[in-house]
Amino acid sequence: MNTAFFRLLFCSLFFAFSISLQGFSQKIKIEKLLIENREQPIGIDNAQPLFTWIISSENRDLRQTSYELQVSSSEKHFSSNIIWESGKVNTDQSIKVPYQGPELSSNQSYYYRVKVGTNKGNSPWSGIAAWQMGLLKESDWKAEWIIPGYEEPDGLKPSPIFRKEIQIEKQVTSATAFITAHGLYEAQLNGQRIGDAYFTPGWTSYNKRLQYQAYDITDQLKTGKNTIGAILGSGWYRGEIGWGVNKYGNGIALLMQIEVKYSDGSSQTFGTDSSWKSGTGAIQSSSIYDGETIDARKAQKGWSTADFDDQSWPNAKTADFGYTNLIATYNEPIRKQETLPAVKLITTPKGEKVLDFGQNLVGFVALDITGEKGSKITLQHAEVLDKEGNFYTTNLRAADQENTYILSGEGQEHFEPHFTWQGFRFVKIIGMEGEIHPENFTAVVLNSDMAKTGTFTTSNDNLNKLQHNIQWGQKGNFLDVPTDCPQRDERLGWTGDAQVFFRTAAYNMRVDNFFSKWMQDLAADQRADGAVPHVIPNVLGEHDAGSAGWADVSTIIPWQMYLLYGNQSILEKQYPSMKAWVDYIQNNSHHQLWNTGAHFGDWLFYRPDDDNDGRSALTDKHLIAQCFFAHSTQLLINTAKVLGKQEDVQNYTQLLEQIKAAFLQEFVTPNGRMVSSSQTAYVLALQFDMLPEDLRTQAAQRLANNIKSYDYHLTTGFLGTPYLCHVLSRFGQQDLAFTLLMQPTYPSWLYPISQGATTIWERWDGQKPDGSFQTPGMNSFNHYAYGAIGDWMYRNLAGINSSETPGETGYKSIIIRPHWNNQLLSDKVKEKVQQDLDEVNAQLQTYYGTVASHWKKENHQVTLNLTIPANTTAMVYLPTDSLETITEGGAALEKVKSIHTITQENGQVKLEIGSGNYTFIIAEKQN
Ligand code: RAM
Repeated sequence: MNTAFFRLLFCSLFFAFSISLQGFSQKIKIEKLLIENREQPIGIDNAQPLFTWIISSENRDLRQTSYELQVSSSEKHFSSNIIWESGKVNTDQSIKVPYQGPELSSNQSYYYRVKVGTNKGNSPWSGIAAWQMGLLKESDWKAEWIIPGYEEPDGLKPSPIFRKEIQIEKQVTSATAFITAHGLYEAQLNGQRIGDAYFTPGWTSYNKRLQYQAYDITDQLKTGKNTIGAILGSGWYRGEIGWGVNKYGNGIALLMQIEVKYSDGSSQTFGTDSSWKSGTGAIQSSSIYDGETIDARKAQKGWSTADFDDQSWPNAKTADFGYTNLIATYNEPIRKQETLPAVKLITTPKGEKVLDFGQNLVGFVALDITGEKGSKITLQHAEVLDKEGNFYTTNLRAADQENTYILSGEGQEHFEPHFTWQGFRFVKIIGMEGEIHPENFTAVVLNSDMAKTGTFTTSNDNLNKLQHNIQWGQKGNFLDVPTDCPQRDERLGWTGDAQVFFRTAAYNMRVDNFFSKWMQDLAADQRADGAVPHVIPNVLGEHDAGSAGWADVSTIIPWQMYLLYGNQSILEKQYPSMKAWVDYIQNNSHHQLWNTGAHFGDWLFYRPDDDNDGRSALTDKHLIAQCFFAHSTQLLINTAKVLGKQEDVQNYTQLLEQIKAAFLQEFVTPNGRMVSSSQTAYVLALQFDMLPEDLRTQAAQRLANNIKSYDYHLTTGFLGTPYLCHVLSRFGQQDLAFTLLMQPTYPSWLYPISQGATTIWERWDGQKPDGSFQTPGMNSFNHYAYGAIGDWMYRNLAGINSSETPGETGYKSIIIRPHWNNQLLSDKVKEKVQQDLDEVNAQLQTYYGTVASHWKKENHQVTLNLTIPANTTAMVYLPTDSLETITEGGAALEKVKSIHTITQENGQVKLEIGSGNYTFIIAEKQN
């Protein structure tokens, strides 16, 4: 055989191989199915649940052209039990597609699958996914509310336990437990915990909205005798919260209903009633702020097993609390996320024994121990050590944050609290005799179990630490509601904090359901006159409402949810609340000038101690209020446009003009100077377009000069901080924004890092360079608000943005706008920073799939790797004017088919591209 033959053979083999490779790699699949933004949820009460599917394909430039959905009542016999088929729907919509079939039934499971047509061919049917409906009608509730049958003591109360034995005679095909409580519950079945959620039923505006949870207990039930029951804790319902107790009522109660379906087609319901028994056990007291005491000597061993003798337990009493406020659980439950070992054991100068977990975290410490009966171990929790290295708890104010365990003396014992959590890095151990073994103490991290959607890393260690601190601040404060802090006697759903951090939060985790739920509590707690409370759920007074920048959460978050998640239903749901808030402001304004009410202002702005020449960055509170009046009105107009409410669009557009005119008249001199010359004043005026076009450039210049006058430092508080760098970037001061970010000295984002911070602090100088603390009355070391810079980092350094055009939001159209020209650090800062940024790598899981942007500067060129998910397109802005030096995958741009347009404008190259993975190389121009 000659070489020509071999060459031919080799070529044809290679060709065949590459065809089959291509055939394989070009497959179009449905990678993930979500319903109500969750995978296979149970206990849904939306009559028209929303379907989302993620398409995967290695094809570039893939767009969905049609879909087909099928819903069946059977998984096994899917095709013969179809209850609804969408038919072929010609559309590119692949997220939040509503179910439109016949009415769905309570407690019924449904199964569905999807296939799509695309411009590159069709996908096969997806796998089958399931969901289960909740109890949809009041009359579905057969169980009765029960309360303890014994007299509860005054003061500290042991946790009630309720139990009941039930008999299962037939073969079970499915069993679901629906459970809720006044207070917190932990349910058990046959000696095992039901589910792995913590602090259920979660925190809502209980009197109007009380969630129940649904659990699949099919595998836990057995034929014969079964024991079900639950332990209760006071929790938010009647425990101390928001500086008082019994905010919702002084009794706690349980409601539990088990629905069992048998293989013969019959079904049976078991529910709480007066035949249930009630008693108490090991949990002697529990409080969110103060902690829990567990006396293992008093444990009712085996209380949820059939062998337990409950003769001496009184029957529970029933209570008539009704079912009208019951709702299904929409957000992800709190779950254990990870565990951390103690990194060292310290003996402080005062002689205290303290464990350091190396990370300020939220959860609790689990203890494994053997010891004598009656030995009492107390664990106290603190975020920081003081200047001398002693355990510091003054900043916790009245919260004890301590768990006490009393040993039964029966061999190896394991302790962890049930109805409380602590915010801590350090744990002081009291009462432990003999040597302390750090390995017996494990920190357990708890938070709402949302998908982690974002990662952000760079070549700069300090920025990576900042991102780490932002994410840990989010973990620690996203426990069913977004709280200000997780440790002191507060832990409330402060609205201002939530709105400033929202966008950053949405990069790091999928907070769609978490905030949808919370926004409905906001609407429930909004006053009749439209005022929005300072905290949600509102456990403060009726008068604690209506502060600018706090109450505006009511317009800001729904709109941002629409931008980031394509969530239009939240706009529909929240519209009356949004409108009521804007109307409230208008009703409290004079000639459209909002100059009434009490406001927090630019909370915790820069204030030097010895302020003789007026360096404090004070901003007039009504100037701020007027800016938010305009902003909320603008967002209401945007929303009215999306929802097609033309009359509102017209009316509020007129109102907005008047608001801005009133602003100019009251707060801006004819030459464009503002009555407050702070950074926050200029930032808000520019961010919310309060100034006419011709005054904007000079306002941005004043802002820049102000920053320079503080030697390249920020001076903003809660309200100015989130927009500061965005405004600088928008007005061509990208490098100044970057300088602020890299600034290592106070006030700055990186200063706390130089002090060893592992979370975001409430104050820019929570701990001073000499180790002393800010005033203990308000000095949390885990407060996410200033972490709002995360949004700027993802959007401007990595450059990942969604289009804000209606119809293209939620990353349907992506905007990639990275920045790597950061060489203009002021010399002073440069000396301290000593490091430019060479690499940024970020990823975001969207409802369409992964968006990724990774750039690296090396050898006079920048490599930019992008991932754009199927069924989306992207506009890419490259910060370079040298179009001719750019290649993609080694080819000139115009040769790349999936690059649809190439334009050059304002010193940038702009590319419109289809889905797929790209590698751009941008070489520096040789001068
Ligand atoms: C503090 C809270 C919160 C802030 C309010 C005004 O007590 O911690 O961060 O929003 O005050």
